[in-house]
Amino acid sequence: MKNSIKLFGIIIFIMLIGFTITACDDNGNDKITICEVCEKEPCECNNKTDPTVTWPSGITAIMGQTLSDISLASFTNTIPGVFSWVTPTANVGSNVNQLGTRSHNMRFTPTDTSVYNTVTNSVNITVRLAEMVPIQGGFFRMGSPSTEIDRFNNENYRTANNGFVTVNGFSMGKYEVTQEQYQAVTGNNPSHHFSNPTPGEVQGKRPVERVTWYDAIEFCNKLSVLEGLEPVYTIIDRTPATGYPITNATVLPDWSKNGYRLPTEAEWEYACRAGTTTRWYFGEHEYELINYAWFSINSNERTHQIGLKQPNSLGLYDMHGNVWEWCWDSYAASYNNAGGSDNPRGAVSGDGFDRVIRGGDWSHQALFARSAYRSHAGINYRGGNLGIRLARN
Ligand SMILES: [Ca+2]
Repeated sequence: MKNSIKLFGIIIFIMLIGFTITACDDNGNDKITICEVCEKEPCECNNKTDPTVTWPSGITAIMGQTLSDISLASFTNTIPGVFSWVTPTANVGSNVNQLGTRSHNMRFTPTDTSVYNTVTNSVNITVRLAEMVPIQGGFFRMGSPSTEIDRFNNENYRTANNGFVTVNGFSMGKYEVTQEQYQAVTGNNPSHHFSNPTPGEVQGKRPVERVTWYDAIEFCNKLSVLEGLEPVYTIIDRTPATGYPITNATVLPDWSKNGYRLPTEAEWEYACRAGTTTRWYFGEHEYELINYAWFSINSNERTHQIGLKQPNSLGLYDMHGNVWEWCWDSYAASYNNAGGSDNPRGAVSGDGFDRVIRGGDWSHQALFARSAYRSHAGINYRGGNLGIRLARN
């Protein structure tokens, strides 16, 4: 009898060793690890480790996008799994205060959830106002050949370097600056076309206009500050001291800064041409321009929502038509007087001289929207057909 009790006790002992009980304490932590004898699945809280995760960095978003618009597919981790936003429906950057770098919670879900825990962490997203298109540096012939139809003499090639001009890499606004973007940065919308959009178009996405060159310059600086970039311009003696339009100032550029600026005339034409030598970036035929631009023939005498026409091969929209675009350069009637052949930045002149404007607009005919066409406007001029396109180093 005693022996059978002893044997029973030994059997129970062996069973206890063989079948340890998995359980969790009140905090969800392991009490007992997985049974080494039976090797059965652990319970949910049991025996998992946090995976080592390299969290994504360098994530950018455009104001108005949602988190779910930002693809995380390109980010991988040593331990297989997927990244996702913790709050995928929350807006990123729905107002100006959200420009710049902000943090959001991200989740990493390991593929093997029986071994690894799902973990969260906060990561940085840089929210930008506008989409910018990287433009590779290179050289091109600036201006038009003497054989081009409807050309003007101020488009004559430079005498130096057979007319070729070097442009360093930079980035260019994918679209003209819109009214809602300008308002978000300055609190002001000076546009003439401020209401009655064409049915189906979004009023806030029409280009801003009626901005002086100085207004455009200050807009660039304000945006740089909001996004945590270095302002390119030092603006002295702003007149008036506050409010718009700005009618006078001394503007000193620092081309080494990483903030927003106006494109130079050379950058503008280089980006517009995108390697083409034809009258427009799509070719020579005027009848095709209606597919690429809003101009006198199809605009119905108004601006239109940006991005509705076909872009050039770099993905830049409305380079032809819609609104003229301010360039940095002081205007000179000959390229020979416009800053050399290496990253030219316009004629050397004091403040107050006309600035170059490019691309044509809703009110002018096709020939004024040609890639090489050069116009200029008084530095204080404000027109319902003249707006802004951003550039950055
Ligand atoms: Ca334009």
